[in-house]
Amino acid sequence: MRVEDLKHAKLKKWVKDWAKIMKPAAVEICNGTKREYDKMLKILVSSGLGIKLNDKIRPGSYLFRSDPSDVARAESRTFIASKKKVDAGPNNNWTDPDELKKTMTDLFKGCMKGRIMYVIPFSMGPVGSDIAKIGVEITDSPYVVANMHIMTRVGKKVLDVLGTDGFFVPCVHSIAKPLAKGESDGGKWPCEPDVQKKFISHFPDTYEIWSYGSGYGGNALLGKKCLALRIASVLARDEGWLAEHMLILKITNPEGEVKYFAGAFPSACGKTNLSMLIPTMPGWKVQTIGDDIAWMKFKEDGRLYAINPEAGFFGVAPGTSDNSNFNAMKTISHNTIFTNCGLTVDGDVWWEQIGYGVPGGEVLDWKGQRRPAPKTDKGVKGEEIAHVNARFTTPASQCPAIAPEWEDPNGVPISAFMFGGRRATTIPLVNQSKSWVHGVFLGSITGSEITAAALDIAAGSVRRDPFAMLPFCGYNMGDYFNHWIKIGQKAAAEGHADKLPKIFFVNWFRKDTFDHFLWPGYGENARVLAWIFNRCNDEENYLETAIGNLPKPGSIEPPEGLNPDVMSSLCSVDVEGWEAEIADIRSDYYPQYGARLPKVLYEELDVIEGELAKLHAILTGNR
Ligand code: OXD
Ligand code: MN
Repeated sequence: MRVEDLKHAKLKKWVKDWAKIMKPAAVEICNGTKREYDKMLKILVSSGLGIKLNDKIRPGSYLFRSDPSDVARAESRTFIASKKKVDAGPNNNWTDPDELKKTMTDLFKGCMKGRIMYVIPFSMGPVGSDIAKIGVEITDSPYVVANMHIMTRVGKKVLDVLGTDGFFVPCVHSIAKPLAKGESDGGKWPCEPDVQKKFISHFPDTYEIWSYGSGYGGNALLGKKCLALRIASVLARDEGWLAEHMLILKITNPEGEVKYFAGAFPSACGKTNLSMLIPTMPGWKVQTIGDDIAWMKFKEDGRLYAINPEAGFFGVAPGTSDNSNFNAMKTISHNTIFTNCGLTVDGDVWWEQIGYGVPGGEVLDWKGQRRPAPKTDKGVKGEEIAHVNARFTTPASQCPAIAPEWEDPNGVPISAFMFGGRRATTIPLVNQSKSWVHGVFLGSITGSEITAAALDIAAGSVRRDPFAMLPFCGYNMGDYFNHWIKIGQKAAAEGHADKLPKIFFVNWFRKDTFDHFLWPGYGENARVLAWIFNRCNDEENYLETAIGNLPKPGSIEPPEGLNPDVMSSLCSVDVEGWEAEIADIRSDYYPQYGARLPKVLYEELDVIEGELAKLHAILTGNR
């Protein structure tokens, strides 16, 4: 399809205007076909960027190695350029939108010389769903086109839904590496290697995305974090829905009853694993709707319906094994794009904690350097063979655990929200909020503890990642909390408060004083999911405490070998821990949001503090 054939006048003008600025050798409108996908990979292999893996071991799969400057989301170069600084909030890098557009327009001038400009019409969510949104990305990277094919729905059907005047989010992307006549990439990942010259910019007032200089992941696949979270969170605020960094899972109990849960966990807490979990308890079943993002709208029955806006998984490879995530391993056994993994002599990929050592005598690491083949999958910190953020891009439809309704345009009704982080102390295995506002409070205090070894911060201090949205909320986090509060108020005003999802806080990561995990995690987490499931059916399986509703003794059957004392300490109130938690929230955490922090959250803090003081007095006999 040619630009001239585009029926949407605004889209046609937008493409032409950018082509004038970027000066590509040609413009191609993507049609989303398998033929187009194969063509992109052919281009990438012939320019030396992609390596075809051994078809006998991993059919239809490829490995890419990115530039060492371009291996992860560039948070310090990610901007929320709202008109007013206060609207971006302390959670974002703000810069003036007019100035930013001027700077970037200068950078974009001639940036696609010698390359093809691909125009990718894509739908986030099943095409035509009333919860889905359309984006159009222009890019000079065939790697981006191929990845977008997997991660979103691309092509003519999207243009059909867009019609002549439909709404789309314009997404501008360039890797910033024009080619001179006769020049080719010659196997070198093209990007702007100076991190300070990369820009991942969002204009929330006009719902636009401009990205320059990076070809990797969330910086370049603009449907994912940029559109489906940062811009979508702003659209959700403006239109009264929810765009969240949440997995969506389907759970079926032994009686065949089905419920759907959505869960927000900071990066590196095992979200993909949880969404594909294989329960250890007989009769229970977990299936996947999504592993990273949920878009949710209230429907006429008063319930909140969720879709997974993505069509694939962009997962972290290291740590993925048959043990940690059997279903993911099956999903990526074919038709998968790998980036920054090791390459074995057999022509397969390898990474740390894959479950086995490297076959053969040597291996190429993620930089393409020859290394002795490790006999085990343990790995050495700082000398990894796969980059710690090495990724797979794989179609969700290949996942053996995918639920048949994962593409239902109506979405699935959510019964429970789960929040959680890596907390070695204080936070119980599972805790149900006593009210919607209390649930918003729990979401707001989500975070993970930082070890002194990881960062130059005192061990045990908590890096808050509210709702796991800190890097992904496109506006002031105080206003975002308020949006959540308002969602609850609106449901109550419409007489649907009882239909709101129930809210839970879970923690798989408690440790003993020897730094050992107390809870086995993985498939055993289904025991907690089962407790939540029963709570959603109003089973009397809880005790009301100062911090929320905790499991009644005996209501979660402990995993084999778990000491009953450990189980009860995982499910009880650590009064002193919580007193320290409350003090931290009150003095160090909440004040950064100033007047934008909803007052009801401070009131929630007062109530919990009062309850804890009573408990403290009882425990110390000092009434
Ligand atoms: C992701 C992340 O890549 O949350 O999904 O960092
Ligand atoms: Mn994520």
